[in-house]
Amino acid sequence: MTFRLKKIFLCLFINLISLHMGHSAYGMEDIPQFDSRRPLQKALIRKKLSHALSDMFGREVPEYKQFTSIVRDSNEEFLKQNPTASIDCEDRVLAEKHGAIRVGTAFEMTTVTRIFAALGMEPVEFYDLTQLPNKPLPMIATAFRPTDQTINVCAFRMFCSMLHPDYIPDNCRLSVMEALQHRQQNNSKFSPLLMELLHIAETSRLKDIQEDEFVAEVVNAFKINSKPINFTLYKQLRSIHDVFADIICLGINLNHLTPRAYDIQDAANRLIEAGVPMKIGGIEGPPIRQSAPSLQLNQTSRIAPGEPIFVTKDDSILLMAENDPLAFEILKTKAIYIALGSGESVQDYLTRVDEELSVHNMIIIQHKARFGEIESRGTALTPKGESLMNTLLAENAFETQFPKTHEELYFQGLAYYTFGLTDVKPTFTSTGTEDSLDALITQGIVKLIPQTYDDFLAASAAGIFTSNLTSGTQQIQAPLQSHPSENKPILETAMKKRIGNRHNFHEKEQQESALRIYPL
Ligand code: OOG
Ligand code: NI
Repeated sequence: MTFRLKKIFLCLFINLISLHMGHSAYGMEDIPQFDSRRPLQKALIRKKLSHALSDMFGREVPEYKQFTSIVRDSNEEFLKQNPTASIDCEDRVLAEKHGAIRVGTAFEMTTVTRIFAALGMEPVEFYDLTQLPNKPLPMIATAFRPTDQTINVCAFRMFCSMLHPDYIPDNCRLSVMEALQHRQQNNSKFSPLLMELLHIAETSRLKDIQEDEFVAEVVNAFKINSKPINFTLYKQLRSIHDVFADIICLGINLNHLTPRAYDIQDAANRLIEAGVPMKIGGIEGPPIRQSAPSLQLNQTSRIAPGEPIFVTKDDSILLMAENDPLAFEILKTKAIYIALGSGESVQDYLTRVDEELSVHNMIIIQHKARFGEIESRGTALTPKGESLMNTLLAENAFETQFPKTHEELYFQGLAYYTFGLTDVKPTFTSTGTEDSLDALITQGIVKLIPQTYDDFLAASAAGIFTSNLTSGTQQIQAPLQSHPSENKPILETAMKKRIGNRHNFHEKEQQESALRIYPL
């Protein structure tokens, strides 16, 4: 396909869907950027959603409860031994979670952006998963999170990736477009009630009872699809890459809900001891150094065990599931289960299922979807800190040469801090510039409070993503005319919103805190 044609397809893909919703595509300027109204109300709805998603995930993914209780044990043990070592207050860390969803279309991206805005969560940082050496994925991503002080009320955040439209394989582009369009018109996960409540949240204010309805509708939108899947398209897509089959055939689902651990190595060891199969290759993120502040983000995950999903090649079953759910429920009980054999290639597995579908009209197969993940969060680095870390990592000198104290990190401008007063009283002997903020820190009158890294890391995300694919899944090829510099604008256009830069939030917090302690 020529480049021009491809661009036309891309625009069609981005615009088509919003046209179908009865409004034309509009520019980013028309949308309020960071909606800062009623931050506390939003934080409280966010907290309700975080609890409701935990309940849903606990019911649907049995291992999730075991997972969170092991992390809780590890955290309690840590707090007993290190009562003052935490970077954030205990209540925040113990309750903190992040989830992840994958969306297939611009319309879905716009809608989740609006939903998260109603919960006081704004997109921060762009993660280009198409641009990673060794593990390119057909996804571009951001994460929605609180960007104000209400992060201490509820720090819930959501990693959200969108299928990059250019990466849809040419040989199935039309069937993919058709499937996505059908999903939007007849099978949207965003119910009419959800859209109505969203509109109220945006234009006026949700009443108490509406808040609960809104939360319930969002939870429903993020549940895994229990409807049957058209195996012909599924097979074609999964033969190319698991991610295509997941996004296009299953649609949006919360694929993990990650608790925060104080000591990720300890939490991971406990999970391994309990027999949970953790991802190969260890913990993602900067190396964890003993007796030094933890930095940015460390994450590891449990390998996706494989989700039972219903597949069929019989159109009447697909229709029945939409029009006569009761009859479909009865049919479901008769479906046989075919598991992926150990060491079996995806291709052989799909062929085996295909053959069985000439005998059985519906089969349950294993699909890689939901998994478990843990993370620990450390001090946020400045651009200078990030670049020094990357240089030292490349030279294999990080562990020895990267500064190991908060004072060094602060004075060298490598990490972000806020400031607080200690019990040490000034002696009033100093004059002029000697009582500058830096001098007060050196004298122990002002203490450094590290700012937490509240975002994600593209390489870690790709590592977690990849570990959950079926082994032997093919590598993604970049489309011939790919323009990586356009990837962020493609996501922003889909969201109808600009993505924030984490450094701006950290710098503002540091400056404001400095002015409170040491007004100019
Ligand atoms: C998201 C994987 C990335 C993280 O925390 O960076 C991730 C996905 O698999 O959809 O979970
Ligand atoms: Ni995650």
